[in-house]
Amino acid sequence: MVFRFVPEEFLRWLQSSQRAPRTGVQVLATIVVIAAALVPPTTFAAVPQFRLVVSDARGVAIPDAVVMLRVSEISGKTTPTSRPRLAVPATPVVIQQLDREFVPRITVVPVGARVSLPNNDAVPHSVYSFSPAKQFEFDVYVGSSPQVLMLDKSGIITLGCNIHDWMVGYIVVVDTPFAQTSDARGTVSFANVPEGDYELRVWHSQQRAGEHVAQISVAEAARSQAVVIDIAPPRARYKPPLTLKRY
Ligand SMILES: [Cu+2]
Repeated sequence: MVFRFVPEEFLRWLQSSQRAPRTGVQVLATIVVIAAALVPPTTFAAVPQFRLVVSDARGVAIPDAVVMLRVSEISGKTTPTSRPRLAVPATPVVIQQLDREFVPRITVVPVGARVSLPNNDAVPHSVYSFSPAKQFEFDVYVGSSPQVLMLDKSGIITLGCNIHDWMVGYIVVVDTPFAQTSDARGTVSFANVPEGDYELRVWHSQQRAGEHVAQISVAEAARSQAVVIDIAPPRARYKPPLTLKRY
């Protein structure tokens, strides 16, 4: 029902001689109820496009960084009260073992997502994770995915293969809908972010000192902000050619 307040009608209704006489308390209660209905609910304006650009201290753009905006519990300042819903994919998210690599190398999924790990190579793999967010170890034969993993805890899951040392992949399990991987220009862009304070987390596989955590204020007046993180150069890795033994 849409409530429309017409003062003249309200006064006429209050004064109506056809109604049973009302007590002062009843009239006051009616006025309080109507006044409450007239106060707009507290809403947070949303920033249509909120952009963050990740770089190192020299200003070099950093791609493949996972940027997360989480509702802040720490700040005393205005914070969006209604957490936006996480959209959990209806079907398992696929991370292939292909050309003796995890493809994609970095996968961002919400808490509650399921992940399958099909082996699309002609050689077997044996995948594992020792990460607290999800631990497992199983052999994956050609063309199959023996398990579908349910990811019920946020955090970083590092994937490895017991057979191929160089294989490494990451699943970033997030508890916020505002999570994205930075593009070649180090940029992420979130749509419709309610204004307020957030916890900003930035994870990169080559970070020297773990996840970058900071407080950040999202506002229309500051809809593009820079984030500086510290990463080490990529480690050299040896991937031997596929041998006749099909290793
Ligand atoms: Cu392997």
